[in-house]
Amino acid sequence: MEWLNQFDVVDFGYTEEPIPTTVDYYNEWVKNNLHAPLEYLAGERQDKRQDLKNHWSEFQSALVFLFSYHPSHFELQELYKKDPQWNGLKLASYTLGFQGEDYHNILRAKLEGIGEKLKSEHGLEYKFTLDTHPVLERDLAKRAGLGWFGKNSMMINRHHGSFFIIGSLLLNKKLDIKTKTSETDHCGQCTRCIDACPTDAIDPVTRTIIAKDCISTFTIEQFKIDTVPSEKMDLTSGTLFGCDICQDVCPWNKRVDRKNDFEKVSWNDEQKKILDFFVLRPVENVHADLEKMSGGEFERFFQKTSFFRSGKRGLLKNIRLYLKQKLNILS
Ligand code: B12
Ligand code: SF4
Ligand code: SF4
Repeated sequence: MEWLNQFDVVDFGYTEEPIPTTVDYYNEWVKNNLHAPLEYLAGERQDKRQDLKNHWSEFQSALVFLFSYHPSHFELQELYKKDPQWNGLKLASYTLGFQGEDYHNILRAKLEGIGEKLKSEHGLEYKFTLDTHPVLERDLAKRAGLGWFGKNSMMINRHHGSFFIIGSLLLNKKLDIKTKTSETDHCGQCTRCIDACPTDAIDPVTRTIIAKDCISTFTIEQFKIDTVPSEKMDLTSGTLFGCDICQDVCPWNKRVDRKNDFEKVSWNDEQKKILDFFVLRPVENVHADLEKMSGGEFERFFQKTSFFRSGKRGLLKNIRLYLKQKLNILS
């Protein structure tokens, strides 16, 4: 399937197994309330995640794709290191990947492009799954032989590290594709991600995330609250939107940096717009401009980007906590 290159896929795998191998870990995690406040991981959507056939009864097989944003992550780290204008704020690097656009839109189009090609060649039906669908995607990628679960709970691929998005096509036919052998755990004795997490959000025993303590939960998902729900929440590392810390320190990502065989990114206008707005001017100006933006202005400015989902209120909540904790201003 050489033609997959045109869809920016860095690796893919195939599986016919509908049931997640680690479904018990997931159920235990929810039972222990480690998913709170992410209620969409419990209840009816938890039931759907137990078996791909609960989500789509026609399921026969799945193709799982990795879409890397490592090049943007690398370039962003260089900016933090070298640009004298950098104001100390950090963004999850996926927001700069995919040409600065929301990956849900960009990758949906790619998955549908692949799906349509398969449909015409094999006369099959497909359903794409990408982040928001009730599917344990890391486990699906594991079943397709694409990597192992790191102690930071990321799916890690031996060649591409963990800075990638997983997108899949569920198919109603089996394909004549060789399955990869299951990848073994290559974390060994390393505990760098656990040690680096500023909020102790990684449970070292179960190797899962305590969702309420994770900066990513607070800065991306909790966009409708104004209070700080976890006493451990700490934004002093500058994490304004999402968090990459437990991946930044991972030797498997550093290895990809060192190998440096990926195509270099030069920022396009959308990416420059994000960087200029958030990270290349005084933080107080970012706050002031966000505050005075009308709903319509916010929409026009951020519509294509990942920041649109959390909205003005969510971003302001994050930046206020940062200013309060880091600079001790704004009460
Ligand atoms: C809810 C969610 C979150 C929550 C909770 C995260 C979590 N770890 O559960 C929050 C908001 C915190 C979050 C944050 C992020 N997320 Co998120 N998130 C999801 C979502 C929607 C569901 C994940 C889920 O079901 N969690 C429940 C837990 C229990 O399942 P799990 O993490 O998959 O863990 C499995 C294994 O680790 C295994 N397991 C658990 N314990 C143990 C122990 C042992 C010993 C073993 C062997 C196995 C094992 O069982 C679990 C069930 O299969 C998925 C998309 C999807 N539909 O799957 C994206 C997804 C996991 N997120 C993704 C990303 C990119 C992120 C962030 C990097 C974004 C950012 N920069 O801020 C961070 C990373 C935080 C982190 N270290 O996990 C990617 C991950 C890609 C990858 N390489 O793994 C996904 C797959 C989206 C996508 N389509 O690419 N996310
Ligand atoms: S994403 Fe950040 S807060 Fe969440 S577990 Fe990783 S290092 Fe900790
Ligand atoms: S930092 Fe170390 S322990 Fe954590 S995921 Fe990477 S290799 Fe595994």
